[in-house]
Amino acid sequence: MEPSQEFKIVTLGEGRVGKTSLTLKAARGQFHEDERSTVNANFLQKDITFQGNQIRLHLWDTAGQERFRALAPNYYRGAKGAIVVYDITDKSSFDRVVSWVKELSMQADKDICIVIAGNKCDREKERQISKAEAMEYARKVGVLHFDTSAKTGMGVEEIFSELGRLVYEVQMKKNPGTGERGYKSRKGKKIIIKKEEEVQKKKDCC
Ligand SMILES: Nc1nc2c(ncn2[C@@H]2O[C@H](COP(=O)(O)OP(=O)(O)OP(=O)(O)O)[C@@H](O)[C@H]2O)c(=O)[nH]1
Ligand SMILES: [Mg+2]
Repeated sequence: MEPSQEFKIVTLGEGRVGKTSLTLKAARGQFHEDERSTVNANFLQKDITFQGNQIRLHLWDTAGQERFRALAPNYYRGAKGAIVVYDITDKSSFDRVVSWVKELSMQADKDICIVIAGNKCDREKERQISKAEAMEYARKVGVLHFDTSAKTGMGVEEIFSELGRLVYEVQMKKNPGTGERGYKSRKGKKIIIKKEEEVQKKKDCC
């Protein structure tokens, strides 16, 4: 079935927290113990169904390493959803979530939906951020928080489906019956994707 809506989603977070692993698990059902650090960004797609509508998520998985930090706005610009990821076994990665949420609130599209993933929940014994602290923060900033494990798959379908649903509802309220600006149905042009590919080409070649 052809998707009726397509939305740009971005993953953000410190290096090694599991952004690529989560998107890979969601899009292809794969997990690699030896996943390499992302360079610039990866692009994957995931389809979800909500209320009988086929929704295609265009997943831009950004690089968390500091040297790629300046590229992030190229990827969150135009995004309708963001998954901000931290590693529950690494306190500093949670501090980074706070700064990403702040940056997105100020710089990203006003109607962006943000969710937080506390990843690597299969390593519960090494947890450094209490669940209560993470949930309290998420409640305070008004976003949803999910416990995930890209390794076991725990919470992975849930976080992508829930984000897709949120984005769909926000966009349908904004543009009833049309789909959001820039990401039209498959019959229309994928304007934003084209721009992103150009941006990436530029980055790769210079
Ligand atoms: N145990 C466990 N390991 C994970 C999980 N998610 C990712 N990993 C491992 O953590 C390491 C980093 O994962 P990545 O997915 O590459 O992390 P990333 O956030 O994309 O990292 P950058 O691309 O550098 O920003 C890899 O060795 C993964 O196998 C998880 O849920 N549980
Ligand atoms: Mg990565």
